[in-house]
Amino acid sequence: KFSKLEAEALDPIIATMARYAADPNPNKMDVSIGVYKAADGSSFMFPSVKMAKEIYNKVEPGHNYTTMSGLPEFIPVAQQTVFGDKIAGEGKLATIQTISGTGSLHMAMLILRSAGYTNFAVGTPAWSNYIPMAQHIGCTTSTYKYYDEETKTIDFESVVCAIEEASPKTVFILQTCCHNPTGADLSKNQWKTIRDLTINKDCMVLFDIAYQGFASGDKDEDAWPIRYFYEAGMEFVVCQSFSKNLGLYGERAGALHVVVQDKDSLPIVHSNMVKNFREECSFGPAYGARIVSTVGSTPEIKKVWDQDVAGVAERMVTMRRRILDTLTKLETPGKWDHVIRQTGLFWFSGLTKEQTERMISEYHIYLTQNGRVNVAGLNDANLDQFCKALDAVVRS
Ligand code: PLP
Ligand code: TYF
Repeated sequence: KFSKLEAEALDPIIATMARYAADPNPNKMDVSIGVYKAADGSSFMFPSVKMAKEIYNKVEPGHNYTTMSGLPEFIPVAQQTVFGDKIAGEGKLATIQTISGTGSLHMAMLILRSAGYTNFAVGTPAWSNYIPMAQHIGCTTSTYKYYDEETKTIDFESVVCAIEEASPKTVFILQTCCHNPTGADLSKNQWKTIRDLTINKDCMVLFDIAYQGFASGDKDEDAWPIRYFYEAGMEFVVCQSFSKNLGLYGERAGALHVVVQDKDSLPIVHSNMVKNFREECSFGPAYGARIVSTVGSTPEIKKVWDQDVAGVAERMVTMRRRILDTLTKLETPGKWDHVIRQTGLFWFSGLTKEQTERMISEYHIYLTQNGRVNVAGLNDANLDQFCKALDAVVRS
């Protein structure tokens, strides 16, 4: 009965990780999947999360169901994190808890499809799951060039052209900060242009915010584009993840926010979001949401979280600077300053597919197939090894 099914390929990033796991070389290095690692290479528990867990362990919360829009005390914390206290208090946000950022994207696509928005425009290169996820629910997709390999910057002309020429009811999936995989973020002026172009157009903006705080070190600053669109009285959606900025990868804590300007419509939109979640997941999961809500609603822990995130951003800036300094010292052929121009965890190195394959097979350094390097995987102990390998593959 099941023998008609055909095998499906692994996600390319997961395939790279599997190769890494199978490599017996003791000096192998993982700079593939987007997970933050501490300066000593160990996996990192945010001090704020540790504090929240201590509270959690003292106050027995029980194991009852939450609600179908999630853990009630999680919702305002999720809203305040993205929108700030003022906007969160204005009553224009329909929010549900979701199965992290991916679950949020899925719920966003469902509610947008219900509202008639069935084409998803994705700038390339992009996070590998957007297109399959939209197609999975029967929506169409279109692509446009986001990043220019030559200049190693955003091809903003192409972004503008895609918006101007978009068919009605197109959804633009835009990453708010720390673009995955390119590390190239839109400037404030570019966001202004995008707002001007979309404000009176029959299209929709979906903000994907999976790394809030990792670009500037300040969560409020990184959420600026979202608040800026809100100020113009626009309706749009935000997909929020706490996987990265609280290090809660496995807990699957996230939220979907829909900005609804008409107060009468808001409960209707919310009821649709809850229905969608109910039919697929029923009740929201409790554990990660409890940690998030404890961090966000306990002032002294919230301050620690601010410092945690600032520390991550600072370490990424330092490592990027050191990569550039080391390559400069090695006189590695080519221009490498994009490493310090890009933000967040990812450096889109520009190594070709063949060079990337050599990094893996000859030097046991596992970057993703598109040449993306997780900067957080580099540290004092392996930075030189990484740069020397890169230098060698570029030279020959
Ligand atoms: N969006 C982007 C740009 C990502 O890089 C990721 C993955 O890390 C996600 C969304 C989804 O993340 P998660 O489902 O782990 O919260
Ligand atoms: O791009 C990354 O590394 C993260 C984690 O199918 C990830 O976004 C990787 C692959 C995938 C889902 C998430």
